[in-house]
Amino acid sequence: MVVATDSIKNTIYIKAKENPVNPPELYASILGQHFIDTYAHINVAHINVVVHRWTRMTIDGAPHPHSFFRDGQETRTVEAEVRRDGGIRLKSGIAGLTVLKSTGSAFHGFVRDEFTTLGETWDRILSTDVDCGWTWRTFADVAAVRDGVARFDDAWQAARDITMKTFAIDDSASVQNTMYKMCEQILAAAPEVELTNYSLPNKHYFEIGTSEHTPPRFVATRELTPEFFLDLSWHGGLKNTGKDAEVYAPQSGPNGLIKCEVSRS
Ligand code: AZA
Repeated sequence: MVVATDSIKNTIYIKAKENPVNPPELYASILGQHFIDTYAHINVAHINVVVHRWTRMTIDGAPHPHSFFRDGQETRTVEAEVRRDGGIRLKSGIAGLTVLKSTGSAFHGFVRDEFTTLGETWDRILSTDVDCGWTWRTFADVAAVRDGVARFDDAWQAARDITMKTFAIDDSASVQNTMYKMCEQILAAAPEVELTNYSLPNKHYFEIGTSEHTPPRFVATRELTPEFFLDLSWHGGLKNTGKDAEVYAPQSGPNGLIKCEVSRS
């Protein structure tokens, strides 16, 4: 009963040769349907497609005919579930889009209790690796995926634009609030999408040293060594805290991984 991974690998190649691979949602559906049609004992096919960025080089002001570069680690992703009894479920997404804003982000007024050590901040660096997804209503079959196939590139472009624009212009009250705004806009832009989700690690960058403007964060999880509280003033009175902060240090984990899922109903 076992379909060898060798056969599966070759099927992936041959179906890529025989069919369009763009948009990846259509290719994933065709591939999944093939396994259901070919093997009577297989009821569900799960397909994952990852598209990497290859951007055409501009050389002497003109697009080069055959040279490309890896334009960041961001990927476009598709998860397809093709069921013998229940049509095609597609989840599209973006992963590994690293972003940072140097101001326009705050986090204060959150619940404070006996478990809280975090200081409030009205102005911080905000950085994350965007992982977001949008899940489509179920498609009856491959023909339904193919019909209006432009929806997939349109939704990917809209999700990417919404993510970047909202990240840039939102005066962020929290990661949670900003990601919720992104989800709502994706649902509005893509009527056939039922559910959107984000998963955002909080990648902290802190001033080197502390002052009353920047209370120590996570003190309970750090050793309170003199070095930890050392700013750069020991070196000829260098000022690098508060309004003078210019040199920041990326913080290693553990940092928050903040997730949300927003559905239409
Ligand atoms: N949300 C934020 O935006 N920033 C944070 C959090 C949080 O839940 N926790 N620490 N820093």
